[in-house]
Order: sequence, then structure tokens, then C-alpha cells
Amino acid sequence: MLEKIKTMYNPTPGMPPEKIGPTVGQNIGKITLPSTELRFYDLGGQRDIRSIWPKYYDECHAVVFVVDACDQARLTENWEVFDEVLNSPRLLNLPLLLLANKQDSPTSLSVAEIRESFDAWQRARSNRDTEEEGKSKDKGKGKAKEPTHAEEASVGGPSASATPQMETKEWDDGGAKDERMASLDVMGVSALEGTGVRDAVNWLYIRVQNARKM
Ligand SMILES: Nc1nc2c(ncn2[C@@H]2O[C@H](COP(=O)(O)OP(=O)(O)OP(=O)(O)O)[C@@H](O)[C@H]2O)c(=O)[nH]1
Ligand SMILES: [Mg+2]
Repeated sequence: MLEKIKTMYNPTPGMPPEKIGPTVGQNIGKITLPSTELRFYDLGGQRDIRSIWPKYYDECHAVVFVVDACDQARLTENWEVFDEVLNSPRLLNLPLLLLANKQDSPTSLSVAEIRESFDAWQRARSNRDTEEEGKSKDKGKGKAKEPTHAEEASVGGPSASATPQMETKEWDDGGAKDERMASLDVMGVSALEGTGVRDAVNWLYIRVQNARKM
């Protein structure tokens, strides 16, 4: 994707697809647009390399998450990783674009299908969370015992001892996460053929310009 962007915007073309291997670490690239320079940091997506991503979060002005829209088998893993990015507090107010790549392939999911897949994954997760919450409450009920007089005295009564405040509180983002989900932009691209690439770059250009004005 980055090499295609370089080819489309720079006088010197980027590397051809057949020469590109998996990214170990990062690739960088820049393009010059009217009164703006966009610098790209393409971070490798392999499991072990993902741990370096957060090192870039403080410095970046926008995030583009590229999903392989042909690889249905890895969509669940993809959404788990995407969700982590989406929920990173340091990225919460930055423009975030989800690209469904490989639209040239007849087997790729469309933008609508990618969106639906993410929504379905989120629904499934929230159902699972609710179920697990129910289970742990039931478990808690089974184990509850009558407090001894000594316990009552030390914890301030039976209700306090029966409902220990042990639940980990979700980080309160003031609704920013919901807002982000509602306005999540998903675009279809083909890094191979270049379709949708200009739209994606324009999207970034506008967002970065706006952020600078603010
Ligand atoms: N059909 C098709 N294949 C693509 C497209 N973009 C990339 N590929 C192929 O998908 C494979 C992986 O491409 P990469 O660019 O290495 O993917 P990546 O996401 O950068 O992978 P990492 O560097 O490991 O994070 C290669 O075989 C590419 O030729 C596309 O738009 N269409
Ligand atoms: Mg790569």
C-alpha cells in the first residue's frame, strides 16, 4: 500500500509488489501535497511486531489500519487487534481509517461486508461478556456464606461482605469510543491496482489539515 502511494505521488516509484516481503519493523515514506507533507510509518503486522505499534502512538497524527479483505479465516484475529487499536487511549482523538484491501480480488469482502463482520464480532463479544458476567455472578451466589459476627463487625455488615468491590472498572472515555465507532470510516482499496488509494490519501490529507487548523 505504501509503495503504491509512493508510486502514485512521487517522481521516484515505490517498489513493485513482487519485490515486497513481509515488513520486519517499519517502512517509511513521504509524499508532498499542497502545503502539507504526509509521512507514513508502515508498521509490520506480524504478531511479534505488533508490540512496537504503541511506540508510535504519541507522535502520529492519524492511523490507517489495513485489513486483508480476502483473508476471512483471520478476520477474528484481525478484529481483536483492531479493537485494541481503536481503544488505545492515546489514539482516541486521532483520525482512524479502516482500509479493506485487495478489492481487485473476486474473493475479497466488500466494504459493507467488512463493516458487518466487525459489527458481528462486536455483538458476539458483548454477548459473551454478558454471559460471563452472569456466570460469575451465579458462581458468587453459590459461594456466598453467612458472615460470622466478627466479619460483620469488621466489614460493616453482611451486604458489604457479600458484594466485594472487586470488578475491574472499564476505563471511562466519556463516550469517545461510541462516537468513534459511529463515525468509523471504512474504504475499499486495491494496493495492487491503485483503486481507492487516492481517496484514502485525500481522506488523510483533509483530516491532517483540519487537525492542524484546530
Ligand atoms: N490481490 C491483491 N494482493 C495484494 C494486494 N496488496 C497486497 N497484496 C498481496 O498480499 C501479500 C501481502 O502483502 P504485504 O504488502 O506484504 O502485506 P503487509 O500487510 O504489509 O504484511 P506485513 O508486512 O507482514 O505486515 C503479498 O503477496 C501481496 O502481493 C492487493 O491490493 N491485491
Ligand atoms: Mg508490509
